[in-house]
Amino acid sequence: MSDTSTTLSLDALAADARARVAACAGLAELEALKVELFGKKGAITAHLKSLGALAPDERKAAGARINAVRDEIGAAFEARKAELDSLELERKLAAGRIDVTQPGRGQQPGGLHPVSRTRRRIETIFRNAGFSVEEGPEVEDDWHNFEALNVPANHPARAMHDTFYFPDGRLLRTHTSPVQVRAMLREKPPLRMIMPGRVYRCDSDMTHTPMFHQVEGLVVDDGVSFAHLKSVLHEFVQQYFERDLGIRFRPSYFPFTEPSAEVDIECVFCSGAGCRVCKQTGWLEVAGCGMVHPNVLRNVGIDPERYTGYAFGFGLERLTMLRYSVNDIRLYFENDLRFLRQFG
Ligand code: 2NL
Repeated sequence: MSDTSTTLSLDALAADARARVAACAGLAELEALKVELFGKKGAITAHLKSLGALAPDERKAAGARINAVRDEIGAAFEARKAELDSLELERKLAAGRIDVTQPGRGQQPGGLHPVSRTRRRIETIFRNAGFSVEEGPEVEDDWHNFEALNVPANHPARAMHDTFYFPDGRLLRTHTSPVQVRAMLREKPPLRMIMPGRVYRCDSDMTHTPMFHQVEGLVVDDGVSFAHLKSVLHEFVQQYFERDLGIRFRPSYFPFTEPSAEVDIECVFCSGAGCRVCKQTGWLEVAGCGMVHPNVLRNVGIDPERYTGYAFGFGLERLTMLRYSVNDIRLYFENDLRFLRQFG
């Protein structure tokens, strides 16, 4: 049955198989070669089948030789497979390799918004002077925001164009004063407190945003005077700007204080010499203040014959702008990182 013209001699077959196994570059190629040699129609299988045609006395020796070649080539397959397996593993490991010695991407440190920095600075200055820091609701009712503060029903500040109203008549507080009203209803004198927080007014241009931050202060006690008010504000300005800046009071009007005053500081840009920012006056307006109106004290159950008080209010954005020389309030609310990163 053996067809010696198409079947290589066993020695030649063994040599050829050894060379081809060694030359296999991949597992698929090795598998195909295995079929070619050991499969049903494989060359080694053909040799085994040819044994049947031999005389019985030749068959034993020939069979032993074929088996030896089959075992040897089989072992060569296993060895090559182990090599290719380990090469494949190396390749996979190399592809998924992480260099743990590479430096990390680093962290972008966060920072406080400039208005928050100013708020904290102001809180620290007043806490050191014995004031407490109070907070209250941003959604208020008419009584706490206006009525208790002696703002009459026909006052321009109550018109729709200034105040954000809810359909049920409640409103977004237009100042932090209602926090003070609530504090005075809750506690009896002596009172010394500041109220920082968000306030809302229907107003938007170069110098106004519909939401801004205010800090108001209130002191109510025996014998509290206008002179106390002026000295506290002067001391505050020294500490806030870390400079010896003068202040002055100009007569003004607020429904909730009498007398009332606007507070100017010496211009932080020209130190009073006169410049574009202070419009050549040498002064910048930073706050409003006054003695708490007797009607306000009465409205919260404090006897105006026994106690007096002063109050003041300033805008946090404005104080921040003066400290950092920012000229457009809207920059504080755009959240452009290039702007915010400048406040280290
Ligand atoms: C301003 C003016 C001011 C007050 C706020 C106040 C609060 C109570 C009683 C009396 Cl409970 N007054 N606050 C007084 C005067 C001025 O703010 O121009 N702020 C930016």
